[in-house]
Amino acid sequence: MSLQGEYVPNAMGWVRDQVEAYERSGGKEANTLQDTDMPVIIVTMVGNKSGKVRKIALMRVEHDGEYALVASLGGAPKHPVWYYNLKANPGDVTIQDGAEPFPVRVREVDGDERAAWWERAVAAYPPYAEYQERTDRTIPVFVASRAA
Ligand code: F42
Repeated sequence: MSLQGEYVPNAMGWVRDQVEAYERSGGKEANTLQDTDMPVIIVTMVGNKSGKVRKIALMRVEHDGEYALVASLGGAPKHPVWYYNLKANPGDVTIQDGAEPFPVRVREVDGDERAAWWERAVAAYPPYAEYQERTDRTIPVFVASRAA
């Protein structure tokens, strides 16, 4: 399953390369964060301004078939712009975690639900805790559930 529309590669070359190597290999290559054994997923979405198809890599945080999508951007002061794509088009998203992408619906979580997912995220990728220390913004967490 893939989203229709013109794909515009990510402005960050290393992300574009990871996305394309992951997809080309059906998830057999480029499936961990560079120089680590920590798994990543590929998230495809629709640009909230351009309507174009955008793709990013994120750390894999999975629990009972759902995924957390953590808008950390290394603890930068501002959200990554993909945050606004997911807010605008929560139903136009696919996740690839292995050979084939599948449709998901995403929702931003808060309160206890966010706390539970944040714990899972930090367990999967400990640097998330440092990133939150680095910034006053509360790092947004989306939960992606498989769409019907
Ligand atoms: N980023 C994270 O935030 N969290 C992670 O866990 C994470 C893990 C990760 C693992 C591997 C890897 O290779 C990268 C990883 N990244 C992670 C980086 C992630 O893949 C993104 O590159 C990063 O979060 C930055 O995302 P971004 O959407 O801010 O990218 C910018 C640089 C970008 O692509 N800008 C485009 C541009 O042309 O400048 C525009 C992209 C876009 O979506 N435009 C929208 C549109 O309508 O088309 C408009 C957006 C708007 O509202 O302005």
